[in-house]
Amino acid sequence: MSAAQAVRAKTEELRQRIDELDLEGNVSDLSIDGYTVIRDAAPLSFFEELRESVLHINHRMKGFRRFPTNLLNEGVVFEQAVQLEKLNTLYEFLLGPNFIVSQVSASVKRTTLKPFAIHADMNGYEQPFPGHSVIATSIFCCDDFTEEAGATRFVPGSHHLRRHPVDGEGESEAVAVAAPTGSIVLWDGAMWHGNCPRTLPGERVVLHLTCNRQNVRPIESYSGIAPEVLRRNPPEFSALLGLTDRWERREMVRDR
Ligand SMILES: O=C(O)CCC(=O)C(=O)O
Repeated sequence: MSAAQAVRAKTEELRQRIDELDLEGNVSDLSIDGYTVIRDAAPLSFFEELRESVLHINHRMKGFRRFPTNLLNEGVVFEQAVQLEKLNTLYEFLLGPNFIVSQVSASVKRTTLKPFAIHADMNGYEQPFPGHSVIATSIFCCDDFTEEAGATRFVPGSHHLRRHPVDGEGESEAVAVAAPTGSIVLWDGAMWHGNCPRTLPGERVVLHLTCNRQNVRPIESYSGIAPEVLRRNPPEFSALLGLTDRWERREMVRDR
C-alpha cells in the first residue's frame, strides 16, 4: 500500500467510526462553531470518581490556586480519561491520527464574581495560527454547566480568525455553554474562550485535557511516568503519550 493509500484508508476508517459512534453532529459543531458538547462519553460513575479524585488532590494541595498538572500519575481514573473512544475519535478528527496527550490538569471553581478572561489556547504560537488544528482542549464536566454555575464561554466561529484575541476582544460576544454533568466539552485550540463568574454556591469540578498534533511539543513530559501505569494499560496508551515516537531523538547519533 502506498503512503497516500494508507492515509486514505485511515481517513475512511475514521469516517466510519464517526458514523458508528453517532458523532456527525459533533464534527459539524467543531467545523462551524469550533467547539462541541459530547454526551455519554463515559458512564456517570466515571465522572463521580473523577470528581472525588480531583477534590482529593485539591484538598491535599490545600485548595490549589494554580491548576495541578501531570495527573496521569494520580490514579486509574485519569488514565481512563485519556482513552475514551468518543472523545479520542473527535481528537483524531481535529488533530489527525497519532495525536498525543499534552497536559492532564484539573480545576475547582467556587463562588466568585471573577470570570476567566477570553483567550486562545495556542500558547507559544505567533500569528497567523496554522490553517489546521494543532492543539485541542477538552473539559470533563463533573458538575452541571450553566452560566450561573461558571460554565466555559465561547465566541462561536472565532477559530476561523487564526489569531489571539487582543484588548478584550470577544468578551461581549462570548456565550456560556450548557452541558449536563457527564458531558465533555471539546474545542479547537484556536477558539476564543474563557469562563463565566460562578454565582451559585458549591463547586464546579473539571478535568482539563489538552492534546496536540503528533509533531507539536507537549506541555508535560511522560518519560518519568510510573512504570506500573504503562504496565496496566495497552500499548496504544504509550503511543498516546508520545513514548513510541520514532522521531524523538535525545542524542546525536552518527550513522554507521
Ligand atoms: O475553566 C473553563 O471553563 C475554561 C478553561 C480554559 O479556559 C482553558 O482550559 O483554557
